[in-house]
Amino acid sequence: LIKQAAFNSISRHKTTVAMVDAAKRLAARAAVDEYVKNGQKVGIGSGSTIKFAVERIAERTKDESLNVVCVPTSFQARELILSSGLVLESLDTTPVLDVAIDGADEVDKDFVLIKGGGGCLTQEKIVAAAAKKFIVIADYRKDSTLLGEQYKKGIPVEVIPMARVPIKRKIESNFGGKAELRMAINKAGPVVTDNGNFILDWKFDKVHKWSEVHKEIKLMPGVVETGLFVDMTNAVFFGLEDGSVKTK
Ligand code: ABF
Repeated sequence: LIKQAAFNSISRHKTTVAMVDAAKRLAARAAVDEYVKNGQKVGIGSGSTIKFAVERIAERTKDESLNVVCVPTSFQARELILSSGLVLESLDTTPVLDVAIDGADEVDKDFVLIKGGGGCLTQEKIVAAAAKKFIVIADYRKDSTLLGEQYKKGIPVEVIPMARVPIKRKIESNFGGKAELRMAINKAGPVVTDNGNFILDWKFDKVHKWSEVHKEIKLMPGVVETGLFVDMTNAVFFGLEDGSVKTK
């Protein structure tokens, strides 16, 4: 009986992972097909959903001779671009992008995003800001009315390592909640970003005016960037459980 229960739970888990992956793939492919055009300069986000977008860009490069150059938002994105045989550029050579595509941890009804669950928020925001259009791709679990409904790990804030304690204290005393230093999975030390910084995950305890909160946190000395993306997004593609795609 115990073995059967364990088997059932593993197979339920596998089904969920497969469904979520299918939803990510749907959203990614729909976004690439609508927004990526020949000759464009394209920002490539980080995370697991973007893999499917890069897969589709690579497929179209082969099948339709699509010709684009890609600018990454992280080491992971850089490796993905290279391993998919796409052309890698940087903001040094390509400072204006036609479109940037990226995942998100949560999207609220006003298109405010939480990003940075994967730790790449700063480069993601730089690339998104360099793009004429910023398109988000996500599975159905990321769609929410108010931030915090779906994503429980808080808002990531990238900080200069020596400033982490004062910033933690200021965030907690100004806005409430808890700002926790993100630790590596083995707990041996803090997560270090691609930029050599630390991340505080701010678990807020109420809904705020996100644009104001973002500005205030950003002004704290030592804050590099917040994972709040406000007024940056042009469209969001959600892959749904029923195999359709919802756009916001
Ligand atoms: C990045 O990937 C992040 O900003 C966000 O944390 C994450 C989304 O992850 P996934 O695509 O794996 O769900 O874009």
